[in-house]
Amino acid sequence: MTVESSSPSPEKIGGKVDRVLFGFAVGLIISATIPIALFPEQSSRIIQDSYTLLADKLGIFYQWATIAVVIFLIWIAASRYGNVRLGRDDESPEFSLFSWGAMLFCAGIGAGLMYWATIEWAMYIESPPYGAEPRSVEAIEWAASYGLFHWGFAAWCLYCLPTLAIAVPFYRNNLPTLRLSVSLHGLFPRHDEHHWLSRSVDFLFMIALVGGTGTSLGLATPMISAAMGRLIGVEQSFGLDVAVLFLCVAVFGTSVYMGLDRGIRRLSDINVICVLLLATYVLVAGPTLFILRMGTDSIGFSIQNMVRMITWTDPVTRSGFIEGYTVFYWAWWVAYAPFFGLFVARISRGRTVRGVIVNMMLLGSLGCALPYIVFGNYGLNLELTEQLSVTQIIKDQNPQAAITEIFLTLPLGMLALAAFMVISIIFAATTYDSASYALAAAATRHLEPGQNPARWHRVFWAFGLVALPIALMFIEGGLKVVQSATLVVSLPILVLGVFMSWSLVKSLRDQ
Ligand code: NM2
Repeated sequence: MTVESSSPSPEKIGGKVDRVLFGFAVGLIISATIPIALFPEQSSRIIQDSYTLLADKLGIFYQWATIAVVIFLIWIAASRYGNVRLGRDDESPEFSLFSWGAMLFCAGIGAGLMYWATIEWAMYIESPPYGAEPRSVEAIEWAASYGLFHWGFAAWCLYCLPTLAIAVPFYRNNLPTLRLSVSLHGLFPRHDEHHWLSRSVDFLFMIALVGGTGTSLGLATPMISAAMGRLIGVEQSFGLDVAVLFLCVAVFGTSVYMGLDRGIRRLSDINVICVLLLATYVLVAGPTLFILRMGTDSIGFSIQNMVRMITWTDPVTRSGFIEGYTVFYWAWWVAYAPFFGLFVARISRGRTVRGVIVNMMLLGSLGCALPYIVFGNYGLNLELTEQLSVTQIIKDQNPQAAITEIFLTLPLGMLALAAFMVISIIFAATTYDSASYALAAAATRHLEPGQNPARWHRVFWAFGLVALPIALMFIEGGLKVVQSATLVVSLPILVLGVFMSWSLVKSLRDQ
């Protein structure tokens, strides 16, 4: 994903590094990773236990927050506030609906989608929700549909709230800077970007972003390295994982250093086309009718069961499904939401509040559904027809090995796997790019419109972001490490969300 499309020309570098914010953020990352490096086993145990505890005790708040945001946004879209235009009342949208949709999709989605779209069904089919019989028709339908819910309507509402909370005051009150603290303007209209409250919000923004991208990169790296290992005939190892990580940072670092900002943006556009091409190939070369049937079925199934899924707390069996998946997903979306909101606010000039809500829900959910339907159901078909036991590979090895094997079963499998790998590398590199830009901008004191943070500062953050994925690959149960990090960092944003909603209503009332 990338936000470069709206970042101004790389030549204009401005602002001074905000030492306090910078120090705090670096200190926090170091203090989180050093104990993991020194005491991997104990850290692994403590982290896994704390994830279980936190998700168990706090999970319900994430579920309530999601329900509340969905209702809140439907109300705003249906009310007269939906007519408020982001900009002057007579302004027309700056970007066409297509470009706007493509840009917001690239900003909000990354390699994580490729990982889960291909494999999420396999996590559910043997331990399905709602007490369904493992591998029964019901279990299969839940397995094929749950991913659409986790990346669907409700999830995009979590992204939409900060977008509007930032965009409404920014455009309607003509604010000079675009920072997360703008989302509280309705409550604190006189506080500027240097106020301690604004700086604290910026700090939360940085930490949430590190945690959110940590999960994406922590999932993408072993996936890319498994594919690469298979293509070049080398066993996957910690060394290969680290090499892949640095390859992704190098792709990004070189582009920033050579001032190829627009190059990486174009790369991300090309990536969307590559995903579409690969999906078309899998659809045509794979069991086309099964994919289309299962896809249609799961869209209907997930729409019909949306209320069931959004309110299911699993009170009786406490199977761990909610804590392991739904709560983790909500936390992941929440952690990314401020970053996404800041970017989409930038590109939404001239749109109405209603237009932003409705189009984001539709385009976002449909865009995420496509890889789920094609890649996911391709893998599901392999399992059901016993051509490849995906679930067994996950048990014997790991999910990334299963993803690799799924693509290798296609005609011209090596080529398909290579395409999948390149797509994932570009997704990871663009995540480094946009996240490090946002981190550097947040830790810079006052950027004039059109100015960029220093290049070394951006490259520095790209290396800062490497810490969490390394921790993931280094210790056992590493996925839980990044999941815990995401859960912890998203908590303050959840609280902030309450104030954002309040501030948004105040800003809308003032119009
Ligand atoms: N979200 C959308 O890796 C990714 O796809 C980044 C993940 C938050 C679940 C976004």
